[in-house]
Amino acid sequence: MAAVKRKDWSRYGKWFRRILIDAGILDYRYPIKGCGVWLPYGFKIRRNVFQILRNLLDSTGHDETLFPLMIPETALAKESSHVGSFEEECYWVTHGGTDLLKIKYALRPTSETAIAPMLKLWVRSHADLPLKLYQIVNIFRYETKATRPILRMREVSTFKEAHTSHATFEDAEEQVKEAIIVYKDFFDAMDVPYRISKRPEWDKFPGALYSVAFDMICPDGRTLQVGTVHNLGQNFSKAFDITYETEKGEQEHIWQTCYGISGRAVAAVLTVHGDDYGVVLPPKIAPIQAVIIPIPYKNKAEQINKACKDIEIMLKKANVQVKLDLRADMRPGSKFYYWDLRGVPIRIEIGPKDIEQNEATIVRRDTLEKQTCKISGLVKTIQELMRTMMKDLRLRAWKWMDERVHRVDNLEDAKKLIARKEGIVEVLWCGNVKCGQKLEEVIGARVLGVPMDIEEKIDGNCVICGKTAADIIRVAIAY
Ligand code: P5A
Ligand code: ZN
Repeated sequence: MAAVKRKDWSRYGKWFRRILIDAGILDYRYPIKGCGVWLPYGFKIRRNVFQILRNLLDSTGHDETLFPLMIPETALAKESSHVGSFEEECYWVTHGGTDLLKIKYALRPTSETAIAPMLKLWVRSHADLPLKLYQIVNIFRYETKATRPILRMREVSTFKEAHTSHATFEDAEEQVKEAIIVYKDFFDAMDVPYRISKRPEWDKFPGALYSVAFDMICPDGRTLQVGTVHNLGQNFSKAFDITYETEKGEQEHIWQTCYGISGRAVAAVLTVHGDDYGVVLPPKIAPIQAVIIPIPYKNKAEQINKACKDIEIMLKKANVQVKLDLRADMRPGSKFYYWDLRGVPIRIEIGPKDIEQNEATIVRRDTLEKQTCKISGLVKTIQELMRTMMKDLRLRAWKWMDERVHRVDNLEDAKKLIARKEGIVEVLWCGNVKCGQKLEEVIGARVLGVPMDIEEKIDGNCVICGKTAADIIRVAIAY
């Protein structure tokens, strides 16, 4: 592992693939392109990550549901811009056994059109609204861009999609705001830094009025979209004729939003905190928070193992997720390497000297700093160390990202920064679609959109046409 320097532009992809296999997270060698297997350790990380999201959704009045995987072509085709974009991206079920199906079924690429026909049955009056549903399922997209493990799968095996229905446009707008707060809380809980941008017209979700996206920056300077929130307006409710009775007794189409987060959120944590030695996990999502490793010594082995077992019991009682590594066929050095690669936040070493002094040696994974502490104070020290680690991880990650978001006032500087893979570049823009698209062409990068996370008076001119600017616009090379 040590040889893979991930900060290097060309190496991040390699680093990422390698840790997925070496740290036991995801095996991408499944015999269908774009499909992978979550391995036991990776599955545990994934579960912890999505539990945070589940808790946030549950506590904000969302109800978890489960819809069928297959969507009849007739339903998928109802909203024209939606089908226009997803038709080519669907896997289609055409046969049942050897019978050709009269109507083919899509494997859901997302579930708006699976949910809509049911909403039509369920929503009757204003008293049924708002209705906030979500599910965590697999989706299928026949991606034509290069597939990448977790980042761009054809079977996205972990996909959280929320779908909400409202009586008014204003309520849907409020829901978009709530969804953005939920996603902020989610990424903050994992210390993953982001920028929030309103995607341009030409890059919004098919069927949406507008889309808001969370982007992170990878070590190679490219951005990764890690979550999106869409205001769907009445596009789907009109296509499916989903109406409710207002207080005045009139029939009105519902207003909808949807928002999604995929396994990319797991990739985000691994990417943001990882280093040359492998994964670094924030204690909150680490399946194992502390590993105890005995350092055997001649005739003291039994005594050392006993001390380790006592510490294991003590930490378990204090609700620390602890693992005692007693493997006899492995040297301590190899165990250090093994657990460092897997990102266990804290390592506790117990050797002959430690027992004599009633002490333990503690190493934190993020900085690899060593300290000793009395065994009597171990629980407290470890709990404090985990808190410190989370704070330090957050500060370091945000500082790293902030240094890679650049504001420039001319095209030349923007071009240079993009060519050097320096992250996100912000320039001024008149708001005209043509200028936005020209900007993409001229500097060879994608428009991420207008910042939703900064408020600032715009004063200056569009970098493309020179007219008075209306907005800041972000560009980057995106995954
Ligand atoms: C919102 C939820 C939707 O599908 N419908 C339901 C809306 N939005 S989206 O932007 O198309 O997808 C949501 C997020 O899923 C991630 N994602 C992927 N992850 C891995 N592999 C893929 N092939 C893939 N496609 C999309 C992105 O993070 C996206 O923002
Ligand atoms: Zn312009």
